[in-house]
Amino acid sequence: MSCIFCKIVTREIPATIIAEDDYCVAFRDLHPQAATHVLVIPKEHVASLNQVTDPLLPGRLLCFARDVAAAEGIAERGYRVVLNTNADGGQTVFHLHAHVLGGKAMGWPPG
Ligand code: DGP
Repeated sequence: MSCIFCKIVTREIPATIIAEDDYCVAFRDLHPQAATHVLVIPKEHVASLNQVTDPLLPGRLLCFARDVAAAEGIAERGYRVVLNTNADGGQTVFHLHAHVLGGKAMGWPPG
């Protein structure tokens, strides 16, 4: 498997992992776009939201992202959870991941 995020799950490549449970792993983004920028991924390889078949999976991912935001101390002020999907969505790594962004006020709409 050549997927870099799968290799982070198996510790074949290093990452700053901050949380893990039976289904998800959370680690700091290599190129942070905010004071807090964490990626939350399922351990199981799923290329994007378009390939999800088990509706429990995005629920677990989202709740894990919420718990990460709380642990990072950004839940009260607010944060953003983003799932970039395919080319127009800006997805560059094809292993489903939720960006958890916080620590600054963000604009809307996104670029
Ligand atoms: P996206 O554009 O939504 O596919 O976001 C992919 C993110 O993954 C991007 O913000 C940079 C991050 N990233 C890519 N490769 C690595 C890596 O090897 N380690 C870590 N920690 N983050 C990575």
